[in-house]
Amino acid sequence: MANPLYDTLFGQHKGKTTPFLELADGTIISHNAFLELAAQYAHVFAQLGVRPGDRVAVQVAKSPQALAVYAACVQAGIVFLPLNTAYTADEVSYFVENSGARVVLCDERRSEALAPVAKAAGAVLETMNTDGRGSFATQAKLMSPEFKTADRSEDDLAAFLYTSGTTGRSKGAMLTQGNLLSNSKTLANEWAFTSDDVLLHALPIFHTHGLFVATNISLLAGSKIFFMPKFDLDVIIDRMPTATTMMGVPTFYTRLLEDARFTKKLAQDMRLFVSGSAPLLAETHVQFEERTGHRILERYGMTETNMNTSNPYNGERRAGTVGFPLPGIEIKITDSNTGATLPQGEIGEIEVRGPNIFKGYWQMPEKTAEELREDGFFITGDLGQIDEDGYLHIVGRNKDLIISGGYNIYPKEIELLLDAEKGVLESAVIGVPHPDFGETVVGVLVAEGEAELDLDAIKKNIGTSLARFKHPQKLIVLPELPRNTMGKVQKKALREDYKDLFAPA
Ligand code: MLC
Ligand code: AMP
Repeated sequence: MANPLYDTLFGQHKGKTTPFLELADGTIISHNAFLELAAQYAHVFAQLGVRPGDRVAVQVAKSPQALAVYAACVQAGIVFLPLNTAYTADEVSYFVENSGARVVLCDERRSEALAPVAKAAGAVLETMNTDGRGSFATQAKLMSPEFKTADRSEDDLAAFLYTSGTTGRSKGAMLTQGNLLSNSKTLANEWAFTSDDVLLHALPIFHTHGLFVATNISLLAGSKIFFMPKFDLDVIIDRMPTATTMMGVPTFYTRLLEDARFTKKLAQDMRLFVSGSAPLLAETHVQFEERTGHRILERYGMTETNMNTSNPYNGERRAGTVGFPLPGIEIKITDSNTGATLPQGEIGEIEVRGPNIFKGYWQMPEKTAEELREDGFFITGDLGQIDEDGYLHIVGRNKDLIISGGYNIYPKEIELLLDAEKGVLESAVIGVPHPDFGETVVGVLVAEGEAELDLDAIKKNIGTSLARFKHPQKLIVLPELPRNTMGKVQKKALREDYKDLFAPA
């Protein structure tokens, strides 16, 4: 028996003292030391009664220990459920209850806020800090560094990643071992990762990009990761001459371009810059090449699907496109109403099929059926067009979604909170262009009758239950919302009206 994901990504490094993670203070954690830590964590989970197939919700700061919790879950056959550290207790509460998590693992500073959440859901609360303190880490120190890997198959679940929906309720995307494994093998091969690579890792590890794409590929190829707690321009600039690759959201690249220290010379030993999670402006692609001689490789993915398409490693990386379907993955462009495949060149819904596609939304068969066709095609909600050379262009979204600095924000979730505020008749939340984050959140409100809206109070109230990155950067009051003849709010008109709100002066 075996555990394909563990054996392939982690187990292959057993006993090896090769460097896996390098930290800013010079600490190097070898592959084997990392595996031993993960094994100790797996023991703690077992002692807590967590069994293969159970879920563990993890809201901890990015650290080698946090990554080892992921490895521990894979080894013990536990479903790993990472959560954005910016989520409030209200937000976490939904994920814990919905997933039926057995354990909630958080930073000690969060334990007071999350203890009632765990209790209400019947979960055990454990703590783990980046400095090595906390109940979980303390128990782990007493454990054996050897753990008998749980038997799993490629069809077994490895992780739940929650992704919000247009109704405002988040859905747990069930990802199998096979989903993750097939994608990491494909990407490591397509992007030519080897054990000579050093990856600048500044992405969070609670999302697909930083967790699966960046980490899994590096593990598979045996590459070293320069592991940063978060995006820090100074550290990236300092470390770039010692690295070979970087993965980031477009904000990483626009911030680099704004810094005069980022020169051709600084990037001369890099072999690959990957961008994704949000649209990279063609202009950024061009400026980047002019500055460094490198063409950013843009790819397209989703929580539910891992990576779907990529510009070529060898071959033309075309600005403003997300490249070709990855090997083994099919893409088609369909009519949003009928589902019929459209002729090449027409704009329609992007659908995708392959071994990367998730198993469905946890305990939401209707939602799953709406988006995942019986023949295996997943309806992405993105609008695209395939050009005459086969490159996919993402031209818009068929879903009401804002992507700010690579984080997805669903307007409905914020509208529900705004609508519940005193004096608010209705609201529309839109994304408008932002020079740093690509898009940012703006709330448009209509008051009830003659009510005077206290915008500061409203901002404060909704802020207590919403992660900060979702907070509207501006609230605007209008006498009424623009609607079409069917009565539907015209967000497009609002986006047009406020498109220059954050334009650089
Ligand atoms: C931080 N803030 C944001 C924000 N990130 N606001 C809007 N959008 C964001 N993305 C706010 C904070 O709440 C805080 O507000 C202020 O900005 C400063 O916080 P910070 O932590 O210092 O910000 P910074 O480090 O500069 O973070 C920006 C960032 C980060 C772009 C580096 O957001 C980031 O790493 N994004 C990557 C997201 C990602 O990994 N996405 C992949 C999803 S997977 P205040 O008010 O407190 O000052 C996926 C699939 C795929 O989409 O295809 O990959
Ligand atoms: P998430 O739900 O966080 O996984 O976000 C997935 C969404 O991010 C996709 O459906 C796209 O809308 C968007 N996305 C990811 N990569 C790109 C890209 N390269 N260009 C444009 N949009 C992207």
